[in-house]
Amino acid sequence: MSENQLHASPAVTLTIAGSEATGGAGAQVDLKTFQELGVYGIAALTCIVSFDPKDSWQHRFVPVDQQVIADQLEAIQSCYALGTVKLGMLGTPATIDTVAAALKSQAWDNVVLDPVLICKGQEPGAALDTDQALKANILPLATFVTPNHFEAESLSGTSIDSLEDLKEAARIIHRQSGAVVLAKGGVRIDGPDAVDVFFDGETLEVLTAPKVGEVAVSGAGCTLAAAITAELAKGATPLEAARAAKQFVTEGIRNRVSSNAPFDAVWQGGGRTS
Ligand code: PXL
Repeated sequence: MSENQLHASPAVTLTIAGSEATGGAGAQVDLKTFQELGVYGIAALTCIVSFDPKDSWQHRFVPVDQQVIADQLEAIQSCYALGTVKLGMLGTPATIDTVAAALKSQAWDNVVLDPVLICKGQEPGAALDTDQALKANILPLATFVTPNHFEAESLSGTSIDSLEDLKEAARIIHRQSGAVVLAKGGVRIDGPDAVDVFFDGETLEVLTAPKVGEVAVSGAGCTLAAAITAELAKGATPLEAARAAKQFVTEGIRNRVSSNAPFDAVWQGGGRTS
């Protein structure tokens, strides 16, 4: 620490994610969450998503050139000794290979994978390839994985209609990956609460919060995974990180931002007391 520095340095925390231009998902959400939780956020962009208001707000998806992704990661990894990374939308098998190579070039304390499998507007064929590449090349590198309802069904190969199903899916995904799992039921499991299942191989804990409406909010998954990442970077245990993140995203949903798009966005500052 230099002499005139009054504060301890924040943990430098990387997200490798896509841009979603309206700020409701992706790297923008990750950086806002990191800042709110007191870690120094940096981002490598994998793709640019622009909703199309002329076509039911479908996603227009453009991958970033592979060399440009590799260049960003080279700059970042040369600049900082990183311990914690979050992976958001990667989007193509080629990007998955580029990112996997960069991840394997160093040791990590925490690799948090939000397994964003498909994005509306991507070709289903391309999405299937991406799903398979993610499972084969990225999931084995993850220390913590946060599938939503759909992703948990896809990763576990089960169908999830109840809390018991979600618990079983979390166990299966842990067995497959060795990672700590937070399987998110969100608004998709019937009942008054938004339930998520934490499983680390020993402890199974159901995290609940009263549902805020019955409609999913944009960016809730990104915010939750980013908050877990920030808490882990600050030294929390996985269970502490999951509990804190659930509270953080619940406050963000309660204080959400509405727009002309058909879905509200999480406000990452929703838990501020002043
Ligand atoms: O919420 C998943 C997600 C992640 N990353 C980007 C996105 C989306 C959904 O829109 O656009 C860049």
